[in-house]
Amino acid sequence: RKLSRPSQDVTASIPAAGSIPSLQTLSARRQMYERDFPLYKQPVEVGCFSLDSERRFYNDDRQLRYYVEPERGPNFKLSDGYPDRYVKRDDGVKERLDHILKWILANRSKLEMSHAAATRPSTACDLGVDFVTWRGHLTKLLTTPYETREGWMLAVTRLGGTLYVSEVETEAARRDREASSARHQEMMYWGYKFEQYTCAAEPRGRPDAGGVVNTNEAFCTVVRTRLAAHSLLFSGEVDCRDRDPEAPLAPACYLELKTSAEICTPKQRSNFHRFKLLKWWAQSFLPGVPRIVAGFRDDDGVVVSVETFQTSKISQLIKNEHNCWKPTVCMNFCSDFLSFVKSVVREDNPRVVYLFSWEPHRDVSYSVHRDTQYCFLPDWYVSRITH
Ligand code: 0WD
Ligand code: CA
Repeated sequence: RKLSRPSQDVTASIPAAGSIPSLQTLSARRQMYERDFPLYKQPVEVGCFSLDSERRFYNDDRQLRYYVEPERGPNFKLSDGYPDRYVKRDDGVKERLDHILKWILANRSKLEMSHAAATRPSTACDLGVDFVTWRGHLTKLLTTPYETREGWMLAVTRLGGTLYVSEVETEAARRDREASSARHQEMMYWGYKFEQYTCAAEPRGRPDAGGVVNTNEAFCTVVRTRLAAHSLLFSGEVDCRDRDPEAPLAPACYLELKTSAEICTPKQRSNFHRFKLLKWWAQSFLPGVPRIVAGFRDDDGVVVSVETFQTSKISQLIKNEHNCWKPTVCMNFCSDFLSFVKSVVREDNPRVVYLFSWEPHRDVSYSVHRDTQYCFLPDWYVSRITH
């Protein structure tokens, strides 16, 4: 059924050097995944880290910000400060899983302890998780059955029994990024400016709309959870938390901030439900972030309204849309993809990468690469984790 021989053109499109043709593929057709919702355990925060204005790693929450609810009829001009008060992260620098790996090394004893008690005796580099990845990579998997425009490539390496999953930028994505228009660049800034208007550095502080927007800065949560047969450890960037010290424990106190074009027509509303809410839901559902605050803006980047969405209510909200997305399809596809990865990635070797590729209207396929540019586990990690 789901596992089938690959079609010829998919296999042929994979880079040749040192690769072995794939033997199996996985379907991404939605109809295959319409079954009961799989087990998805409540995500538990096991730690966090911060990246400063120069992208330096800290094993703490120094970059965590606090949400300040906008006043009625806020006056947010999202283009303010562009481009003079903007420091943009260099997205040509590929960081792969490096920050997560630094976090793992710094918190290894804590991690090993948390699972050792409950499971089989552990060996030296046994983290007690099946998968390590970024939340953003899992979001892409969740939305795959509904994606019609952008494909993806995920590199997977097995080390000490754990499968590390790191995205590889596709040629199309690189072209889009490098050809990104001035208008698009400015619109990307709008999202970060909205964060600046709504977040304070201290629980009782005020937002500083006059400051510099620096996208090197980040606060990331690290969560542990389980999807069906797969234990997961992943990290995701979190915009801010509830400023009330009595708010529930992380991740329940976290908020995701978004900007989106204001909705003026039924067609725009339908598109918002069908496409944007799918991405928003998938991204926040994964780490258990319960609320999404959306700033709706006009074409000039002026915020016209602010609305809060409960992540758990989004799937209800969209049920009236014809042919709409279903959370169960997203989660079942992700679960089956992870099973597929487990069955394919057998060799435990940091120098071997299994590259999984998907393009819209195709099946997922893979190729194997030994000692190539796809290798992504750095020596500083491999040597410390295996000793
Ligand atoms: O190298 C890569 N392929 C990626 C690196 C892809 C995605 C993210 N990243 C980096 C980010 O810079 C950040 O440090 O990983 C960390 C975040 O990972 P994530 O939470 O797993 O990523 P995702 O859920 O896709 O994005 C969360 C937020 C975004 O919020 P919005 O509201 O736009 O979804 O991380 C930020 C952004 O604020 N973000 C980025 N910031 C700078 N450069 C980028 C990027 N390329 N991608 C996402
Ligand atoms: Ca955001």
